[in-house]
Order: sequence, then structure tokens, then C-alpha cells
Amino acid sequence: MKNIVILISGGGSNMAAIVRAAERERWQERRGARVAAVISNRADARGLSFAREQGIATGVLDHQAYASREDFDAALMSAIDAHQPSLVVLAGFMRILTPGFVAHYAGRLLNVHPSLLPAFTGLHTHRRAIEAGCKFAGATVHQVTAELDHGPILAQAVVPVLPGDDEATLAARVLTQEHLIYPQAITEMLARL
Ligand code: NHR
Ligand code: GAR
Repeated sequence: MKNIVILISGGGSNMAAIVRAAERERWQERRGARVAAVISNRADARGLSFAREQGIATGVLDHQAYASREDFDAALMSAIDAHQPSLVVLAGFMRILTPGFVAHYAGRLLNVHPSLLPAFTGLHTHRRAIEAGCKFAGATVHQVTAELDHGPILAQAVVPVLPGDDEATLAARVLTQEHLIYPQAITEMLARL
């Protein structure tokens, strides 16, 4: 069985989209893959209750309880590795990961980023795209490397920036595309594992 472990920090809508795609497309029977666990760095992440309702194992590791990023990442690796993952998926996970963590999951660590990389790495991407006067925005699924938001690109989707858009309306339009391209990119990745 190819186990997928998903890391979240908040809403978890990408995680839910992946779980729903796995069910709808019967990944377990057809691809020998399943979402084995959802782990959050915030106890109040709304996505956790969805995962529990689906009968998926959940875990919480509060980064504030660790003295350093290295200590947090070491604990996170132990929690993830308990599920023997083939793939580790960042879905709205908001903590930058240390080079040691990234090396440990090299080639099997994915992220969805809410911009058309290599434009707008880092945070507040929608505000920056609007301020720059971009006519198009979008989302990128990429492999995670030690350099933030710079790993090989696996999938992208483009949306228009419309007159009157603010951060919230643009983020919502981008998010609906993330929900389509992320499960698709994971499917393609699973076929290569
Ligand atoms: N880690 C590495 N090494 N490489 C990447 O490409 C990563 C990563 C960890 C997360 C997601 C990324 C995004 O899609 C991601 C990609 C968090 C921050 C950030 O600045 C930046 C980018 C991403 C995720 N986080 C702050 C920090 O100090 C905390 C912010 C907060 O807690 O709200 O870690 O955009
Ligand atoms: C998504 O738009 C994701 O691309 C973005 O946060 C949202 C999470 O939504 N990720 C980042 O900004 C990472 N820095 P979700 O929790 O509902 O999937």
C-alpha cells in the first residue's frame, strides 16, 4: 500500500479535495494508495475534524512546543514515518521545513502554492499579484526542495484577476483550481512511485 501523509495548518480544503478524489476515483483499489494520516501543527485546524469524520488517523504537533525548527522537524518526521509514507503532501502547511527534513523525503514531498511560480514565492501572494497589476494569477504544484517554493513544477492552473478583486475573491478563485490540479498531480506522482 502506498501511504499518503498530508500536512495541514488550517482549513484543509485541499486535503479534503484529495481525500474526496481518492474515494471517488477509488485510489485504494485502482492505485494501491490511500490517505493514511493528516497531521497539523495547529490543534484548532478546521481540517482535522473533517479527517476524523472520514476515519483517517490524525496527529497534532504544535511547533511552539519545540525549542528550534530542527527539534520540531525531527518530531514531525517521527510522526510521519510512523505511517510509512510513500508520499508526503503539504496542503496549506505554513511552516518552512529544514533542509534535513526535505532531504529525508527527497522526491516524495509535494506542495501546492497559491501563485504561478516562479512568481510570488513566499506569503501574501494574492495581495502581491493584485498590487503588481497582474491580469492572471494561479496555483502551482511542485516538489519541495530546501529552497522555498523553488522545486520542480508538476502542475499549474491559471485564473483571471478580475476588476474589483481583493485578496479574498482572488484567493477563492485560485483555491478552486488547487482542488482540481492537486489530486491530479498526486495521481501522476503515484504512478511513478
Ligand atoms: N519548506 C521548504 N524547505 N521548501 C518549500 O518549498 C516549502 C517549505 C515549507 C512550506 C509551503 C509554502 C507555500 O506554499 C512550503 C514550501 C510557509 C511559509 C512561511 O513563511 C512560506 C512558504 C510556504 C509555507 N512560514 C512562516 C515560517 O516562519 C510562518 C508563517 C505562519 O506560521 O503563518 O515558517 O507558500
Ligand atoms: C491554499 O490556497 C494554499 O495554496 C495556501 O493556503 C491555502 C490553504 O487552504 N498555502 C500557502 O499559502 C502556504 N504558504 P486549505 O487549508 O483550505 O487547503
